[in-house]
Amino acid sequence: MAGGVVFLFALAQPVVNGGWVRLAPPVVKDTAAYFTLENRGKTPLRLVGAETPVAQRVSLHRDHREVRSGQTVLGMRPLDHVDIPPGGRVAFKPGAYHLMLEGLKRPLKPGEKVEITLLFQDGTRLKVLLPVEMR
Ligand SMILES: [Cu+2]
Repeated sequence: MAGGVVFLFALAQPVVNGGWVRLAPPVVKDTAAYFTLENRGKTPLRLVGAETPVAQRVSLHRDHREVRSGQTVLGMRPLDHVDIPPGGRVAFKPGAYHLMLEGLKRPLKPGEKVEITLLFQDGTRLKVLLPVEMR
């Protein structure tokens, strides 16, 4: 391909597929984003955070469930990072990993595309546009 820009130094090759942001009721200030994150590179990839113009903060979370005195308790825990091995993929989906968009600055509309930038430890930034969906 002539005229293209070739980044020979780019080792990390993250790819996002099938992403969406959960539509939240207008009074709710937090929502979650889901997608599949694939590492097409030859080196391990470490997701360390994300940012979006529509929320104050974005955290990495993992859903978990535990049984306390016979009752199943659902919750989520913050994570410092999520690792994706070379050639591997990690599903961010309900019941597993998600991005928590905390402190929405305005209500999101169904069908609108939300810009989210994924931040990796090696300095790679990946900007994605994810549709807001009611699921
Ligand atoms: Cu969460």
